[in-house]
Amino acid sequence: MEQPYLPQEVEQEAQQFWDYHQSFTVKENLSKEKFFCLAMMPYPSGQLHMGHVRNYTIADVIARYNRMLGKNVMQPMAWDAFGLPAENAAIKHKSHPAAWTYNNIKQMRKQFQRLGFAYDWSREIATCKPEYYRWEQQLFVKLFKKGLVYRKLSTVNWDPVDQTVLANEQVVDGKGWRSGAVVERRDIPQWFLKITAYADELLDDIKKLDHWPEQVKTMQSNWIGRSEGVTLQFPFEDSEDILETFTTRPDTLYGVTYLALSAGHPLVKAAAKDNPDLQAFIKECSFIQVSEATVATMEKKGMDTGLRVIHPLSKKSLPLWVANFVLMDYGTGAVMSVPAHDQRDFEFAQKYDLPIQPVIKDPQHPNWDYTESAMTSKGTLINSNDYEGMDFDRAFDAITNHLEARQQGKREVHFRLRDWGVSRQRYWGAPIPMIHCSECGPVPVPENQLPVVLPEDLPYDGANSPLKTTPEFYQTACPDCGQRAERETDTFDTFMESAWYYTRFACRNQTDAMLDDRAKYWTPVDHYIGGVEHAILHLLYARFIHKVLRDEGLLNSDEPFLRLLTQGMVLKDGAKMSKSKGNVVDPNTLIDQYGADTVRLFTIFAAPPEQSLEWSDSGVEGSHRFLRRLWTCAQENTWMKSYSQLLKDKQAPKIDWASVPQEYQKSRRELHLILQQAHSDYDRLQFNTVVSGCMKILNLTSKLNPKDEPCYQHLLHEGFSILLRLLAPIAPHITHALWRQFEFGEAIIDGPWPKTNSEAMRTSEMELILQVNGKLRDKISIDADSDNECIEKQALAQERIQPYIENKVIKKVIIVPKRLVNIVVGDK
Ligand code: ANZ
Ligand code: ZN
Repeated sequence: MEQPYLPQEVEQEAQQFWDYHQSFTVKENLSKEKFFCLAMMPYPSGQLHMGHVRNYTIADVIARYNRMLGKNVMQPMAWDAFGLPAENAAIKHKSHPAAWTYNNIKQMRKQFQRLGFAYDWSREIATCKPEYYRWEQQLFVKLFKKGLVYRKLSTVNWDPVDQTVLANEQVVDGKGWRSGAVVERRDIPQWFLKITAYADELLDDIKKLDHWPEQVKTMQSNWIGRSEGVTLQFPFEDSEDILETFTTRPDTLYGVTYLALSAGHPLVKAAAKDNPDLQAFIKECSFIQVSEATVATMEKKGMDTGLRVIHPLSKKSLPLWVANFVLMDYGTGAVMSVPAHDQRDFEFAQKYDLPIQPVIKDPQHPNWDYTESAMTSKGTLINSNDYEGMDFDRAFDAITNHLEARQQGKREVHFRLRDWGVSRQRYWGAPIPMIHCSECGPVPVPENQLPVVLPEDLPYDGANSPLKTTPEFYQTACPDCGQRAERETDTFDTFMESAWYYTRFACRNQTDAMLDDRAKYWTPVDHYIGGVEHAILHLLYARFIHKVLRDEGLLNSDEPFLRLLTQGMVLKDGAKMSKSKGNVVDPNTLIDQYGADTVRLFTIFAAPPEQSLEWSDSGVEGSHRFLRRLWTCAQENTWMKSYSQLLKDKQAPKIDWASVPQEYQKSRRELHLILQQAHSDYDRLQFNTVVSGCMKILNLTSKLNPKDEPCYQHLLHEGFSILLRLLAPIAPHITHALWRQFEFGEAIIDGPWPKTNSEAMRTSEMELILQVNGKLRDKISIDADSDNECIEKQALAQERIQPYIENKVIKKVIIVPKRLVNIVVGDK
């Protein structure tokens, strides 16, 4: 009797099996190679979308595959549970961030379980729990004591109506999202982590990341932005003061036609004292949030300060401007402008009619017209006095040495990377464990008083953080002098939680310390999977904290993630699936309709992991049909179960493969070639072609003919046992069920991974002698089944006979079957 394919039953049964056997609960095991597989933890928004399904399926395939290879695989799950969306949702649904978050976690956990992900749930982490963030607080205190934490004024978005700080996302067109009031900028004291102390190492170690996408490495190194340059001094014309500028192009010094200051530069503030126009301009600049990306494209604006400085070499007098494209917190906040060779300087000079002086010649750009555009490439110096004719390197050294000798210049390395501001003026986050005492200043909360627990039940209306208005929270005593003091009411940036969570999985149940030796066993993460939107900050912060934890003696590696996979997007009709576009496909409905295996199979089959996946309803149908065919084909061959028994008892008939009909030899060869290919596809992360391989095997086995040969059973059985294992990481439930039903072995999750049989793969090749006009010139090896046309083609293509047939007419080709090929040529 045939059993129909009922995915819901099959999947529930498999999940119960794993659950009952605690299949994915792992321990340290020194006899096996460990493999830590992790997908970036999700934000518990409550709603699983196809992007999640894809991301976590890819990770699960990697985890399950490595387990079948015999490794000790840990794959855990965590929830990035703090953050702004919970606050917003709480207001919207008139609930509480904590209630909303915990409820969402419950929902999403259920959905993940339905998808059959091989997680060790005993290690589950929710970052909003004090048992988790207490260690983060402890680390912060340690770093404070080490001098890696400091406090400084920093600008925030201030809503003057709600009297609250806004996150960048809460500023819409320069206005507060709730009040609609024009947002002001305010400087308030905030906590910083000294990531810049690790800038060099963070940059150097990118070299070690052999298995990261090049693109991500480039983004990391641009973000760190190491620049070797020179700080040069320009004396003021009318005073003893000196203006310092940072440049990476001292070779262009003779091309400087003006200098430009940031609006925030102290000299500008001074110059604006009796200059209302300048004051207005400064104000205008301070409202623009200048990110570096916008600097390149925004309209260049500026004003002449009226001050003048002296060129250090030519001694010419140069004007000093204020310009909106000069950043205050890079270099010295001042630039020497070379409009001929820098695009920003060029646009500015054009706009304000400042002179342009070319000083570099580049043979690559012979027709360059300096009144049209800047030529930014390096070249040979012109119009540069003593330095005429030098190339970049020589000019760099000569000019810099000259000025250094006169103490007008200094070689310096600057980083674009800024220290990490971790203070957020929000409620739903981990409290920063500091106490402000009017006598002693900021004092860390003593370690034995940690954690500083976030009260989860404070009334919350979406405006100010209730921590700031709840005396029970903020009133405390100074740990140093015992006087009344106030707790810090800011909370951590949620990137703090995600910067170290992967380490905590190793010892999730450790209550006495952040980490223990198990962290050294499990870290680094062997394969990390996530969205490219985290390619900069999250990964950089995690790399930083990893090095910090290593320096604390808690970890013994330099980098957190050995291998990184950034999965592509899920698109529908060419656009990103998103709620706002209304093109969302709900995974739950799909699982109800087709089962988890179909959903998993479709997301894997539709595209290689790193490329975007175009949604297709017919693709889902197709995946489902394949699974049904697999199931049916298996049920039509229930004898496979007794054949498994025969094999186990070594009672199966011995087969002499060399003497079975060609058809069988060919099929078996193909089977093993597919297996070999699938193995390499798994290693190359081309899972979609593994699925094609599985489909080929199914076609192959169902076409086997004739069915009365003794090797038929063997081959079909072998084909199934390979197919099921290749497919198991992708569609784990159906393969689990069939594997057990036909008693191929114990649980399929433990493999073993099938091995290719080299004998089966051997081709029946024949060797042919290759002659030209009857003389032996070469030998060729060729598939025994080849026809004459094919033999002739290959013979003529042999490299070693080319000299004999070039410029000749081929009169005929004689083929003596299984022996030789004779090419008869004559002169043209
Ligand atoms: C003269 C010059 C000539 C420059 C030239 C470039 C090309 P990187 O390489 O990214 O470090 N710069 C310096 N401080 C700045 C600031 N606070 N805001 C905006 N721009 C600033 O960039 C270094 C270059 O950026 C410096 O070299 C300076 O312009 C500019 F043909 O000096 B350069
Ligand atoms: Zn005190």
